[in-house]
Amino acid sequence: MSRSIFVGDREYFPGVKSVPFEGRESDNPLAFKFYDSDKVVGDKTMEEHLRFAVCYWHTFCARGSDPFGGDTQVFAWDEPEQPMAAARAKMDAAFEFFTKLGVPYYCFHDRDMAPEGASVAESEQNLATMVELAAERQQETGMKLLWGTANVFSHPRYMNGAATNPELNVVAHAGAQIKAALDATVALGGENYVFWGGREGYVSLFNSNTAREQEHLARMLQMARDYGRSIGFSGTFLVEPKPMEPTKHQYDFDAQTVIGFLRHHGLAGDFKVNVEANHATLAGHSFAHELRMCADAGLLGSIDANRGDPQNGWDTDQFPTDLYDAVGAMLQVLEAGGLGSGGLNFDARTRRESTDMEDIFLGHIGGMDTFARGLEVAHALIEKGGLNRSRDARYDSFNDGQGAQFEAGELKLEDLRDLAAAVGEISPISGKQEQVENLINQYI
Ligand code: XLS
Ligand code: NI
Ligand code: NI
Repeated sequence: MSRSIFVGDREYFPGVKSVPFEGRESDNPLAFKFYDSDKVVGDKTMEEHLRFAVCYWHTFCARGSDPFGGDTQVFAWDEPEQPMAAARAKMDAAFEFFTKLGVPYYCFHDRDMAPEGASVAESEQNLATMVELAAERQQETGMKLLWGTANVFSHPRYMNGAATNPELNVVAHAGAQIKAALDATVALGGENYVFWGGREGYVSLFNSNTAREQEHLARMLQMARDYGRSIGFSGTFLVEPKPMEPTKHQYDFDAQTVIGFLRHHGLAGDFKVNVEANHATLAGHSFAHELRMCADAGLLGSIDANRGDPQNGWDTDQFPTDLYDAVGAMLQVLEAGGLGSGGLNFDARTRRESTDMEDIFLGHIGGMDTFARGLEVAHALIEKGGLNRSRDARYDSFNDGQGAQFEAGELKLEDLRDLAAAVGEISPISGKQEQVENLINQYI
């Protein structure tokens, strides 16, 4: 892959030239300790397994603000006063960052990349102009687009939802944005297109027709699928579950809710699920649980890699640093046969108190190292540790005889009764949970 040091006229991160792999003994904070892109793990390189992406929104558009205070982070690309000039500067900074970090992919919302105009047509034009520049930058740097999406939740018009808004005119605005974002994704060779529900949920049951709203959501996804396919989008559509925030209850609550919804509406052939770690924990699940539910359904699409804070009940979108969690996640990914057209997108931002430019690199380096180690440990657990073999052995009684007949639907309830009567009381077989937990720590 060809890499350029920086693009455009100005260097935004002069303190970092590139991020080398230096290994575990290195004391250079701006080097990878575990992520060695060309290192082969099993049948693929780390780069091919992990398919890392940087997100445009947190990394270049969030400036440290929280509900209690304004921006703390000052970025040179925000200096131009004219919005399109600032968008160009931001794009130069973004491609400089991507290439110096050494990730193959990035992700964006329409409004991250191009400012909203005074009319639908002007917004479309702004985005098309920035997409042309992004296409050039991709050409120069070898960067690829993992996914595009539309921000149909920030503008005040979407306060009551986008596709699920009770007013047709707002639904129409959402449709216009999704159409333009699909055009942009196709123009940039995007491998996936994401729908995160934003305000698609309800705040009060007393004023919401939830049945109608959910039908409208399905209708929008069907229209987007049909339009995307008509303009040559051959990638995967993804829905990203989240249980709450910004609405009280979001329709795409968790993976199993989304899987049921996609199947019910005939969308499962074109759509898969984008699992975000922090959304999993907000739903009361673990990250690995959500990945497993998708893998079981054949609908594991992609990952938003981040984490929440165990003491804070909201979507803190921190960089993932928990190795145990990364091992649990990579076990699911490896068992599912990999991420396919998906990837590991860092939907994460540096903390409000992290105000040095290099902190953005440090966050990503930590996340990449965490998943690189998670990959190696998970691979070793499966190959050498026999983790899945001991799990599968628990189900041996279903491999032949009446167990196989049970799975094939060839037994009746009366047959189970007769079997129980014939075998008499049984002595339960140990689940060996402590043994497998010890095995995981042994490989970490
Ligand atoms: C917000 C979501 C968002 C999506 C893209 O909670 O995670 O960042 O990934 O719209
Ligand atoms: Ni996300
Ligand atoms: Ni999130």
